[in-house]
Parts: sequence; C-alpha cells; structure tokens
Amino acid sequence: MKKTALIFGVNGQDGSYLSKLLLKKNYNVFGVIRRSSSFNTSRIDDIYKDPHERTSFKLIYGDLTDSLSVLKILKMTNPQEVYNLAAQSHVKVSFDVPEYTANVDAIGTLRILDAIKTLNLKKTKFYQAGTSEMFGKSPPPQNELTNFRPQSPYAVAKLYAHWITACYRDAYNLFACNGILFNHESPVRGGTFVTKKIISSLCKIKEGRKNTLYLGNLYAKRDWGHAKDYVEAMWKMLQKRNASDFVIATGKSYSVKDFVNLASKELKMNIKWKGKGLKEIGIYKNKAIIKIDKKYFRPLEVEHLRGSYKKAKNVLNWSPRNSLKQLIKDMIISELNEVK
Ligand code: NAP
Ligand code: F7E
Repeated sequence: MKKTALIFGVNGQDGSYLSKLLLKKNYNVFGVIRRSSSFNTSRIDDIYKDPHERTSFKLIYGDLTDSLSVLKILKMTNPQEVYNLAAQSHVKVSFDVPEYTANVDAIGTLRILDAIKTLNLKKTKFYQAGTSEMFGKSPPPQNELTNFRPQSPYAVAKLYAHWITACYRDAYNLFACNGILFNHESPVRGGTFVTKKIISSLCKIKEGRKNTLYLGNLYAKRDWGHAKDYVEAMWKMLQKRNASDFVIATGKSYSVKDFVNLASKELKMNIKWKGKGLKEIGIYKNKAIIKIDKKYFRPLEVEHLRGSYKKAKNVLNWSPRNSLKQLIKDMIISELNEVK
C-alpha cells in the first residue's frame, strides 16, 4: 500500500527536497501552495515534467492562516504523514512583520495539530519544522536539553510551535515530532539568506555582471548543513515507533566571513580584507567588491550556533553526508550555470 504524505510549504527549499525524497520512496504526495500573483512553483516544476511522478504528486491551494483550508485539506487527504514546513522563515523580516510571523509560524502550527485532533486522525504522524534559532542566546554546543533563549519574533513564534506540538503529543497522544534543525542550504535556497546571497553575488562579480556585495554582520557563526541531508532526518523521525524531538546539525560552525572566504577560494577569487566595523571591505582585483551595509544588521543577533546531533545519530542512525565544502561546490555549480 502506498503511503500518503501531506507537505505544508511544499514549494519552499525543504519542501522541494522532501517531495523528491518521498516520491522516490513511492509515496503519494500532496503539497499545499498559496495563491500568488506570479508563478511560485519553480522549485517543484521538474516533478511535473516527469510523467511517472506527476501521477503521485498533487498540489492543493491553502494557507496556514486559514483554518478552514487547513481542516479541509487534512480531511480530504487523510495522510499517514504531515510535514509542516510552511513558515515566514526569514529572521530579519520577522522584526518587520512580527504579528504575521506569529500567525503563520505559531498559530499555523496549532491549526494543523488541532485539525488532526478534531478529525480524529489517529494514524497521522506529524513533523514540525523547528529551528536552532530557538536556542538564541544559549552558547554552543546546543542539544535537545539546551535552554531556549530566542532572539527574534521568528524564534519566539517557532518556540510556541515547538511547545504546542509537545503539548498535543502529550495531551492527545498524537505522534508529533519536533525537528530542531540548524541552518541548511542548497542551490535552491531563497536568495535573501546569506549563503545564497554570497554565492550568487560572487559568481556574478566573477563573471563581470555585478560590482558589489553588501553584507551585515560578518562575525555571526552558523552551523551550515545541506538541505538534501536534513529532509532525510525529517522522514526518519516519522518512521520511529515513538515520537520525540531531535537536533539536526553538522557539529561544525563557521562565521559569515569564513563562508565568504571558502566560497571565494572555490571560485578561485583571491579576496583580501581591510578595515574594521562598518568600514570593513573585501578587495578583489584592486576593487572593493564587498562592503558593509548597516541595513542588514538585526535589532538582536544570534551570535553562535553549533549543534550536537548525537541523539539523531544514536536513535535515527542519521549523520550529515555533505561537508560545507561540498555544499558550497553544489551551490556554485548551479549558480554558474544560471549566470552563464
Ligand atoms: P522557505 O524556503 O522559506 O519555505 C517556506 C515555505 O512556507 C514556502 O513554501 C512558503 O510558500 C510557505 N509558506 C509561507 N507562509 C505560508 C502560509 N501562510 N501558508 C502556507 N504556506 C506558507 O523555508 P525552508 O528553508 O524550506 O524551511 C522550511 C521550514 O523549516 C520553515 O518552517 C523554516 O522556518 C524551518 N527551518 C528552516 C531552516 C533552514 O535553515 N532552511 C532551519 C530551521 C528551520 P511561498 O513560496 O508561497 O512563500
Ligand atoms: O543569516 C548574517 C545574519 O538570514 C545568517 C533561516 O533559514 O536559519 C536561517 O536563519 C547570518 C545571520 O539565516 C547578511 O545576521 C550577514 O547572523 O542566512 P540568514 P538565519 O538568520 O541564521 C535558521 C536556522 C532558520 O530557522 C531560519 O528560517 O548571516 N548576515 N549579512 C546576513 N544575513 C542575511 N540574510 N543577509 C545579509 O546580508
């Protein structure tokens, strides 16, 4: 019997990788997309081009801010597995739209959980896309027992989602897991996240199609993994007999400046740094190609995230397969193809 999965956020970075993984595992996949005034399915369009996968992959309109649509979709699809990947996922933007972020990321999660409970879907397993941002100010290494000290409206909203998932699991005996995922990237990462922005700009600068890359805080450190590996961990969580919460990370961290240096090395661009603070610049072929713009700083910053994935390794037999170097290579190959 084919299993059915329902993915909220199907056209996002993770949704596109997870769809492909589940289709490979012979699932029927339903994905929820929002109505948009322009096409918003570029990350999943290739699935439609495959005549075999097209029959197992269906898109439905819905929105996490609309409980009627959430309830209707769960009733109609009656899935064995639900993945909630939908979110206003940009930390900086969450300071601009805090109420909307809470509505989607926090209450949106409640809407799905309550629909599962109300419809009495006893066999439905639920995955919640939690984040290392919830650790915020707690120093590394962070694991499942580390205190949450969120530093943004995004992280606070995700913290509500984390606890309401645990609450519904305990109160109503739902199979509900929280993944606490550290940053993960890929060639289809959104263009306003720092890794994609750096790679995309450096490739364009190298090809003579752009002059300057503007960045914010170069010294924040992140634990960056590959989205391809991380969606596999999501699936593994829902295959266990018991529901639990897991940190998914690589265990290594690098600063934004380290990331620029690694990417430029891969592109064979020799960048020299000069100056300090807002005056710091990156020089390539005698030109300042990297400058600091204070508009990219956040009202509060998370300085250092580095996760311990020991529990995932022991319980799920999961470890990251791709190194940061491999991730950067993947992103560069895809970007250069596009630029050219
Ligand atoms: P993403 O690329 O920004 O995708 C977010 C998805 O959510 C998109 O499909 C988006 O649709 C959808 N969405 C936004 N608002 C919605 C709404 N009101 N109703 C229904 N769908 C809505 O994010 P991602 O990187 O794939 O991340 C997936 C999930 O993991 C997110 O919840 C994110 O917060 C979380 N997370 C990500 C990371 C990471 O490093 N990538 C780490 C930890 C946790 P549109 O295309 O219409 O906007
Ligand atoms: O920033 C610094 C910035 O926006 C990373 C989301 O997927 O991962 C992501 O959140 C760091 C921060 O990711 C720029 O200040 C410097 O310290 O790529 P980011 P994020 O905020 O870590 C977590 C785990 C999630 O859950 C989120 O959904 O880079 N930084 N200069 C910059 N960041 C951006 N975006 N743009 C800059 O110009």
